[in-house]
Amino acid sequence: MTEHRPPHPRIPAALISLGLALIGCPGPRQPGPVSPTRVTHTVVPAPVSIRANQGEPFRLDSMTSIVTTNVAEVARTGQMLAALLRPATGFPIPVITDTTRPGAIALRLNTSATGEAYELSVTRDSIRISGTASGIFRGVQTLRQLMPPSIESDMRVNGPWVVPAVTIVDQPRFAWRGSMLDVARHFFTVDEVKQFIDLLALYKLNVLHLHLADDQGWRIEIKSRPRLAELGGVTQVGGGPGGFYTQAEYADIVRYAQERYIAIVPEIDMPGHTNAALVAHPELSCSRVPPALYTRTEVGWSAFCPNKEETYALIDDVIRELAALTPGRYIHIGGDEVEVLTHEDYIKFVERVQDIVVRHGKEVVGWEEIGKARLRPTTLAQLWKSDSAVLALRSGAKLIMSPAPKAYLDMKYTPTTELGLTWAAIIEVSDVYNWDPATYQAGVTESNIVGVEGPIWSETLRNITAVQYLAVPRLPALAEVGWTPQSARAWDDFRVRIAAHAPRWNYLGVNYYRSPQVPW
Ligand code: IFG
Repeated sequence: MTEHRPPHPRIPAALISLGLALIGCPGPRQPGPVSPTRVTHTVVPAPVSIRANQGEPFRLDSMTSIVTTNVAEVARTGQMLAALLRPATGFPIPVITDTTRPGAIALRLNTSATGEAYELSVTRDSIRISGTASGIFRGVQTLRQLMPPSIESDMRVNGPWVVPAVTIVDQPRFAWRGSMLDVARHFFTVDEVKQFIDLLALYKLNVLHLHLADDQGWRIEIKSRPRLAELGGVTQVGGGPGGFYTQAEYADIVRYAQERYIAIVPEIDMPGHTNAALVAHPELSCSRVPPALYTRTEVGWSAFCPNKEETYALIDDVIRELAALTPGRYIHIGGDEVEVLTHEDYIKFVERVQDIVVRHGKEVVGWEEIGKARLRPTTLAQLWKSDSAVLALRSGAKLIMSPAPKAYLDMKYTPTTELGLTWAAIIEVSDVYNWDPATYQAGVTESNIVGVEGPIWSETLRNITAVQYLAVPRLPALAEVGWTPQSARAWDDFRVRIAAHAPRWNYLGVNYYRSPQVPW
């Protein structure tokens, strides 16, 4: 931090600032409270604090380099930043570890920083991003958004490439800030999932929950149970060819997400939503009628038989292999919409599967219905319809807030939106923005909440372009709910900032909804 220096008594402060700026020092900041001039910016999510620095902005040029520490993951973030800056500017932007070069964008670990905290400081002569390794990556997204949208172009664009002279100190409100992509109702290719991960990274989200199995499709190869993907992955809603990820493809998705400090949380929905698995393994069904491939969208009618040992043998195989493929801490076991089991059988099933997940070294996430069972205090319950999440608190479990009327991004924007559903609500952008997770649910306070997540169910979405249409701009809105302090958030401010992102999405090829609520 540069020290506060009172202005010189006899020489006008402006002359001092100019002189200091000429020799490359940020001028003396006005003593006392933060400068009265609010810094107008378009960063989403809004940083905790942003202050104007005295002096000129930073201009990228052919001499600009990126200086990183010799910590491999910080150097990788430096390379990713260079790859972002080179195409549009045409500058070489070398990535080096020499700290003496002028005009440098410096990324450096701050060993006293925690979580995803970072500080970004811009003066005429340098840009400094310091923080934890993940914080530095988040700070790079802020830097990216401080630059003109045309920085996202893959082709040379005229500059000037100016970064305003500001100091930002930032960190997230909640630790879990995510989205869920339902790859079971409709299958999405590895490349489409990577495009979705790019969107999450731009808005500092850090969890991608993949809904890998449901009635219409099983989407992940399990080597000890090859029939699951081979027979369960052949179709999708509407009867299309479906598909599944080989374990190598899943590992590629995990790596791509990890480089962006995004955790993959795989979900095998059970005991309900299991028709595709039962087509592959009819012996796990309680009914004598052999399950058949299903391509419509009713819910609640399928279930693993909870009274057969072979059910838990298969689940053990699945969880063992999935845990080995997933470096993240959590495996999601679903648990939603079970209408064909008794309350007792459901509880017994959830508690037994929770033990299987823990035995394979992972912690459990489940839809809020699992709150009816005895949960480990490290288990997370995902609130979506608010009828049993509070039960989970009895076990000391914490909540992921995904209230359908606010966070279900598969809902229509308006009654005439072609894509999406309406059962929970019609959800415009301001509806996703205007709520406080800490006061949304009676009996639930900030200390019960790990964060927020915006599920995108794909009954009506057959490709990533359709997903983007429902996700943007509502997912950036949810990202701000998860990141920015409640007191620093205001819809009238957000709507102006997000309007400036449309050119960025155009350069990125991201489809979006031009909401009439936003002054594009
Ligand atoms: N509810 C179902 C999903 C999906 C959704 C569509 C949950 C937890 C409705 N379960 O949401 O499978 O069909 O909005």
